[in-house]
Amino acid sequence: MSTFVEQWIEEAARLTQPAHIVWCDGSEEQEQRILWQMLEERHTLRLNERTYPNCYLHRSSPTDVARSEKATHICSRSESDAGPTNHWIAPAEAKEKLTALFRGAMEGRTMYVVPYIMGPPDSPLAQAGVELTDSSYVVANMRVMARMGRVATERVKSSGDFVRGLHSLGDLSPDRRFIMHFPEERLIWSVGSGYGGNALLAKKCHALRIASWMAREQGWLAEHMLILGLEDPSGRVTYMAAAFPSSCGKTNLAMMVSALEAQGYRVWTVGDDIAWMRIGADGRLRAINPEAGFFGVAPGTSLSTNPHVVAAIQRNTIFTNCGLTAAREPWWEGMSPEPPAGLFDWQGRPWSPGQVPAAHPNSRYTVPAAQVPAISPHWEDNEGVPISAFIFGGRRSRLTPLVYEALDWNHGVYIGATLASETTAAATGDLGVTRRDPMAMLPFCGYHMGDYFQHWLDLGSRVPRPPKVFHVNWFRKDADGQFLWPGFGENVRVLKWILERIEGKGSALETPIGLLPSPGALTLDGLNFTGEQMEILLHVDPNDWTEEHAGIGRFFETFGERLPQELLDEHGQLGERLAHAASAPRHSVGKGGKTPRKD
Ligand code: GTP
Ligand code: SPV
Ligand code: MN
Repeated sequence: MSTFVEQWIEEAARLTQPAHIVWCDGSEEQEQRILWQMLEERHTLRLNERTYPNCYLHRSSPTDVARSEKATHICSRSESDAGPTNHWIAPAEAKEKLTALFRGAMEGRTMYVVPYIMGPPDSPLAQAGVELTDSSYVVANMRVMARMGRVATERVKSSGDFVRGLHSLGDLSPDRRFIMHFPEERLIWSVGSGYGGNALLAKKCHALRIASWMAREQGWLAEHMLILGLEDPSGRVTYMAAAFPSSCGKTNLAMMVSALEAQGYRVWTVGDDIAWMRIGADGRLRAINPEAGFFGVAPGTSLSTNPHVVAAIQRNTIFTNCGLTAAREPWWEGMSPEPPAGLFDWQGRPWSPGQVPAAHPNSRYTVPAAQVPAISPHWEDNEGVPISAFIFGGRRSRLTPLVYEALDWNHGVYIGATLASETTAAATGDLGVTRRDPMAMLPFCGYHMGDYFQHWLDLGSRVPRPPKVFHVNWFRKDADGQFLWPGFGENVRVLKWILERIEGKGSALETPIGLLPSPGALTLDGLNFTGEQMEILLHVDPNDWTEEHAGIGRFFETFGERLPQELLDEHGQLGERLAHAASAPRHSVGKGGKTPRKD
C-alpha cells in the first residue's frame, strides 16, 4: 500500500510524464547535484567564488519577472467565497484547463519532490507541504526559503495533513500561465512561470492564500507582514508586525541598522514577508515567521541604505535578474553611486548608461535568514513572539502623514482595510498607480475580503490584549518629487514613538484621521531637518482627506452585503470628524484642527 503522498506523486507523474523523479532530502550532496543541474540549464551562472562564495545569478525568461495577479485564481467551490478581489474559476473547469497544460509537460525532465515545513518544525503553528516541480531553480530557492529535508519527509509520509503544490515551467508563455488555488483541497496548481511567488509555492500560494483560508476557519491570522523586535536602552525588546504592500519596505524595515543605536535602540529581525499569528496562552497575539529565508528586492540595497542586508548576501545567495559586473559580481541600481564599467544587464547583454536599468526593478536575492547579522535570537521560537503593535503602510507620494495611530481596534481595522499604495514592479502591470490594498493582502487573501475584515474585527474581541494599530508612510514627496523622509535606518525614529505610545508615554495630537506625534515627540536629533519639513510630513489636509473618504466609500460598495457594519460605522465617524474639522476654526498648532491629547 502506498501512502497518500506517494499516490499523489504517481498521479502527477502519470499526467506530466517526467523522465526521472527525485525526492529532495535537503542534503548537501544532493544540493550540489541540483546546483550543477541548474548551471547545466544555462540560465544560471556561478558568481565570483572569491568575493561571493557559493553565490549564483539566475536570469529568468524576460516575460517572467514578477508575480502575475492576472493569472492568479482562487478556485473555491462557491464563487462568492473568492469574493470581489480575486479571480475565480470553478474547480472542475480550472483542473480541466490545467490538465491540458500539465499533460506531458515534464517529458524528458526531472520531477523534484520537495517536502517542506513552514515554521519551526515543532511549533504548534507549523505546517507541512510538498511541492512537485520541474525547475531546479525552484528547488534551490525552496531549500533556502522553507525547511526541507528529513523532518519534512517523515512528516508528509506519516500523515496526509500537508498542502500539495504541483508546478511546471510549461512553455513560460504569459498566455498559458496560471496559478490556481483549491483552498478546500489544500491544493495548488501552477504552470507557466518560474519566478518568485508564482513558482515557490510554499510562499504566497501556501503561506498566504491557502493559509489565510485555514486561518479564518481555525481562528488565527496569516498575514503579509514583517516581524521585528525593537530593543530599548534597558535591553527590553518589543515586537511589532507591519503590513506594507509588495516592494514597499518590509524587508528594509525588518533588517534596518538603527540610526539611534548610540541611544540604545536597535532592531532585531524575526521575519520580512509573512507572519502567522494566534492567541497565545498569555492572552497575547503570538507571531511566527513561517519562512527560513528572505526573497528580497535588490535595487536600492546598499551599504548606506541597509548594511545588514549587504552583509547577509555575500555568500550562499541566489541572485535573480540582477546586473553582472566584469568581476562576476552582482550589481543593481542604487548599489553604488556610479555603475561599474563593463556591466552586463539582467538579460546578459552589455549595458550602457541610458534609459533602461541594468538590474530588473524586481530583481531579487534569496538568502538564508540565519545569515542576517541582526536575526533575532527568538526567530525560531515555537510559540512565536508577542506582538504589541500592528503597523500598516504604503507608498503615498501625497496625503498620508509619516505616522499616525488608530483610536482603537476597530478604527485600526478600518485603517488597514482602506490601506492604499502606489503599485510597484513586484507584480506585472502598471507602475505607480494608487490602488486600495487592504492589509497589503489584496493579491494574497484566499477568500472573500469582506469576510476577512470580519475575521479581523472578531479577533479584536477575542484577544485579551490586542496590539495597538498604526499607519506609516515613508514615501511622501515634496513639490519637486523628492522623498521628504530619509527612510531606512532613520525609520527607527518612528518605531521609537510607536514604542512610547505602546508604553503610554509618547505624546500625541488628535486629528480627524487619528493620533499624530505632537511637536517634539519624534526624536529628530542628528537629522538635518527643519520644522517646516516636519510640518509637511505630518500635515493632514481635511479637504484632501474628504476626497479620500469619498474614494473609500466607493471601494466599500464593491463588497456589498459582506462589508461588516463596524467598518461602515468607522467610515461614518471619519466623515463626521472631517466635516467638523473643515468647519472648525484653525488652531495655532494646526492644519487639520489638532487638539492635544494625553493618554
Ligand atoms: P516584497 O518582498 O515585495 O513584499 O517587498 P518589501 O515590502 O519587503 O520591500 P523592500 O524592503 O524590499 O523594499 C522595496 C524597495 O523600496 C527597495 O527598492 C528599497 O530600497 C525601497 N525602500 C525600502 N524602505 C525604504 C524607505 O524607508 N525609504 C525609501 N525611500 N525607500 C525604501
Ligand atoms: C511580493 O510580491 O510581495 C513578494 C515577492 O514578496 S514574490 O515572492 O514574488 O511574491
Ligand atoms: Mn511580499
